[in-house]
Amino acid sequence: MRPLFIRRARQLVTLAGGSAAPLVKEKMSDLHIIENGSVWIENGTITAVGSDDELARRFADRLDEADVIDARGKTVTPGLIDPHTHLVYAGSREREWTMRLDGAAYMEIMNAGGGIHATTKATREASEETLYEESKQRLDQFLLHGVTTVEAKSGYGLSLEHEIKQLEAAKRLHDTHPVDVVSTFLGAHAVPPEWKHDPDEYVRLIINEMIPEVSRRGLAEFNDVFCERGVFTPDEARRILEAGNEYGLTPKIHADEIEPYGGAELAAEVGAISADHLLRASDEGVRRMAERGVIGVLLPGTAFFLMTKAADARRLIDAGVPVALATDCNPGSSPTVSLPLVMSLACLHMRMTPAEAMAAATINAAHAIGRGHLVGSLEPGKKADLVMFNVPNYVQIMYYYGVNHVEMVIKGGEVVVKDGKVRNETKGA
Ligand code: IZC
Ligand code: ZN
Repeated sequence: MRPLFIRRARQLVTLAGGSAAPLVKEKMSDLHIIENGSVWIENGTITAVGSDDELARRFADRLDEADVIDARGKTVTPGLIDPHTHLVYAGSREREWTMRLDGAAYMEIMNAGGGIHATTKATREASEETLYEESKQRLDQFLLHGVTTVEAKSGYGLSLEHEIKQLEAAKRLHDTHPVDVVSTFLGAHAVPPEWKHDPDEYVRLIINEMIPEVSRRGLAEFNDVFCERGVFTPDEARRILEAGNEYGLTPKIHADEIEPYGGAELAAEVGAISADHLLRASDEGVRRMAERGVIGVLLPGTAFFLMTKAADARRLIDAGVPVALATDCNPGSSPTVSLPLVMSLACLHMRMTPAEAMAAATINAAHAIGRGHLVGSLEPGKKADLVMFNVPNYVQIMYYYGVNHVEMVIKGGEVVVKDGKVRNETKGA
């Protein structure tokens, strides 16, 4: 494999210095930008990052060997990382959206058998092949928007058989698609209709059968619970997350989205890697998250799409919680794949600065899925996942909102998006 030399980016946004731990407070604003910056890549790994002069000197006797990409006038960043998605599902729910536009509430629709239950029905009826194909379209779109790693949750199977089918589809996407897919088990997304008469039995099923089997098959790294009034209580969430811990599945939690419910506190208590949503998290919960280093994954696209006020990002950042951003891509509350749009919303609706939003969608997002040492910044030794945006500075990625500025994506040292098209669809080929 020839070395790849990306040269003279107007802004090379490196995010250097956050590999060991996520960035907090004012550190989230220091993007370590190199003007006229270049990157040398060998065998899929970044080997040098610096000014073009510096690297041209250092590799003077090897310039002929390398494939060169001219990044003049462009902004180059680490591949974006989406640490909270419900990528793998079948069907869509635009009818529910129009009901919500007419005034119906998200929870109301779910309690009437729609919402998550509707997608569960469609997902159960779909073959693994159909799930794979439908989700692959979305994964292509993620990549075209600059995302090179996504987390993907199960949670639309809600039985051992169908949860495993969903996780198998995610694994196959990871194995065959340029985007890396990191799996989370979310058996506790909703109580399925067949257990409605005995929700506690469903919790026991998750703990005694699903978690051990998912772990045995190596199909997930994380274990998540939708902890919300009317879904799973904090006590149920604690039991489920502790059970996962025993099987090596790191806890995550959908916390305090619709009501204050003790989710942030629970995240700190069980040592969750992240607590996500946090629109209604208590001050005490936020304080404990900061203390334990629990990452707050914020989802302003969801608040936007549910027409509610977004999370208070400033309160979290000021308290010292490391903040990450995610799309929450799902058919009910956030049917988008555009992490750059979510970054714009983070600025507009949560008063994050563009610098904080950039850190939150790269290095901090990587930490939220246990990948901070591998991706999320441009530093020697890291995987060569990069995006070239057709704008002269990173602020414009968000300022010109709702526009896809991605010109090129490099994944593991290979050009996988060029001229707005996914080029190489087979991993490692
Ligand atoms: O399908 O509605 N919030 N889970 C929790 C979701 C949204 C996904 C959905
Ligand atoms: Zn979610």
